[in-house]
Amino acid sequence: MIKVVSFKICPFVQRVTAALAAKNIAFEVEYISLKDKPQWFLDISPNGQVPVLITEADTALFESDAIIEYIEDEYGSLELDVTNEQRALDRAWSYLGTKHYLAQCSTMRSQDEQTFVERCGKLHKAFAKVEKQLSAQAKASKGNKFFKSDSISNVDIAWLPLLHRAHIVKQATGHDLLCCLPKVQQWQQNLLESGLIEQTVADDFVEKFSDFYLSNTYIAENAPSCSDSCYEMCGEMCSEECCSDDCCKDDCCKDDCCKDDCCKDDCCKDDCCKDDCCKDDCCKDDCCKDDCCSEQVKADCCPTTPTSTKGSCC
Ligand SMILES: N[C@@H](CCC(=O)N[C@@H](CS)C(=O)NCC(=O)O)C(=O)O
Repeated sequence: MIKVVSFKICPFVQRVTAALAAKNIAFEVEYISLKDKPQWFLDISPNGQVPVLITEADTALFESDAIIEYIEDEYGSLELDVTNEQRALDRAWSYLGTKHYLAQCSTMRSQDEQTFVERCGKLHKAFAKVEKQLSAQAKASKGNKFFKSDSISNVDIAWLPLLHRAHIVKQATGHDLLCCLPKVQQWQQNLLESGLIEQTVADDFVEKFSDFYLSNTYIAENAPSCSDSCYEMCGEMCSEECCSDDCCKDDCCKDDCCKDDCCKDDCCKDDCCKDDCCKDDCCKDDCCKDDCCSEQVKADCCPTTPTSTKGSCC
């Protein structure tokens, strides 16, 4: 039987076990300590890293990308009739996921707010690219359960470790690494409900994962707040869901996100202050606009500067 040499919380291993499980290929797992690698492992692993997949013919394969391709070549594709172009696109989307495995690990291991927010922002950008793709796909068709269709594909397998881990983090700490990304959240939910994830990790995965990432780290010690995680991460991506409650901030309040209850405090901006959003305390500074200001507000807002630069409002 195929054997996967593993370290319990390694995302690269999880991608391989997910590929095997999705194809119903039986495999056994041997766990090793990475702090104290056994000699037999060093003898068969040129890069000294997991995963290593030992084939039925006893060949030790290494590097997860190569292992994934081997599984595809040896046991067939998850999907039928994929064109070469489509396969290239699928690999590209998969690569976009796998190259963020270590970024997610280091985000979760961050020790202070600044480091966490910085790393989180980078990770969030990767998720935001997927959000855009999923939104475009949803507009073009009816929307799928998984990345490409209602069936699991290699792209889902590549992103599975990231989405699984984001779920555990949210459950344990409240920090949502997928905040403001409703399509990615739905994708995550569908993968969680698919039953595949449980087959990719050991029974004590959550415990081991939490011991390493969710204790003595910034994310574990600090409750989430819009200002230090969601808002910072949302950046340009700020969406309706984000721009609400206590998350509403100056540069968040823009585009179609501008809402009545958003237009307050320091959030009041020119292009925000419009329609039914116009409020007394909103009409100030450069926000004073003709179509914004009611007669009363105009009078209060610009009483003494008839030639001010505030435009026809004043
Ligand atoms: N490029 C490798 C990366 C695998 C990797 O980083 N594995 C980590 C565990 S998640 C590892 O074995 N680290 C031990 C080391 O580098 O000494 C792959 O895709 O297989």
